[in-house]
Amino acid sequence: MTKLSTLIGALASAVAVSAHGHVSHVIHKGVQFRGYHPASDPYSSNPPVAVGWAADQLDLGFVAPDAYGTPDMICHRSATPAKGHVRVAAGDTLTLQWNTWPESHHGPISDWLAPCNGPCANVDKNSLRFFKITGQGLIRPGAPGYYAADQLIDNDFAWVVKIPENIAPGHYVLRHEIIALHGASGPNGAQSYPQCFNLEITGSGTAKPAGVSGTALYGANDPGVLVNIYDAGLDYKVPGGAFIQGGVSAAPQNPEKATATGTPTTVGGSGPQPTVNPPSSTNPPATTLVTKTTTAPGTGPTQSPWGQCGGIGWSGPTVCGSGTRCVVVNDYYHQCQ
Ligand SMILES: [Cu+2]
Repeated sequence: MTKLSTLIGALASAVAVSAHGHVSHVIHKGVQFRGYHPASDPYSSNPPVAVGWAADQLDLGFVAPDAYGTPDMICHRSATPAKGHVRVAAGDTLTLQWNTWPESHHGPISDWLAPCNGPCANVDKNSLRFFKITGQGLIRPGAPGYYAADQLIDNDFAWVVKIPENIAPGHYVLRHEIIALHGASGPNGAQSYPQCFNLEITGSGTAKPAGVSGTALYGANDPGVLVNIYDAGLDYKVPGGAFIQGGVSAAPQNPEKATATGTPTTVGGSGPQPTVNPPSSTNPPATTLVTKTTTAPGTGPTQSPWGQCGGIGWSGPTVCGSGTRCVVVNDYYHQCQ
């Protein structure tokens, strides 16, 4: 067995650490709306309507700097619009609930909006022009320092976004992105993880900020992209320029927990408010589900500490019990720790 365990150890360390996470739900006023689940939805013949854009992201991978000028940078690889959207008021906050995020992947979190000029469900992503509403980078210096992505981990993988109060009402794509910088000291070493969501923003704002194409948000050699985060004296600059007037570097990070599951409003956008299914006695309240590190309601059995909870090809339990959480060891092995 020594040979076998040596082999497994070698495999584990040889695999590039590129398994990460995704936004499993968007939570608004206690109601959670389903994101796109990139490692499972492609296998479903009829996945639920989501508010998150679909992407070719089975490996939970990233967009590398040499692809920043391609359409893959807009909303992740080969992305297509979500069919559903969340209706929010300008000034509201949204909680973006990731399923997990690796501790080594320090970096900034930015959020952008782009108007669709009509419902976003069939929008041409190349026509979108994004303006930045939040951009949070280094929070405390160090080697490496404490970044927005570290704060997300400390908040059970949640990130709070505030929709600026001054934004004109309409349909928008929200582009949410973590850039992982653990390998960014060399060319093409940063890792961008964009994800998009469809929103309908209501209110009486009038701001229509100018934006840029998703293929021109920032450059591969920008100081916040090609950067050594293990330099304790680093004055980190979040890529992509300043956020708009009315934006903030980051909203107060007080994530919401969901108490109900909503059905996303679909194409057309003029219909009723999203349907809300309150928790029933036959289903555990969603609150307990979203505090766990893994995905969907009814995920089934719980893995014990130090057991496997995910990875490519894994079909066993993905929920960690006994106060542990699912940590990405590598693409093929996630462990309850
Ligand atoms: Cu990685």
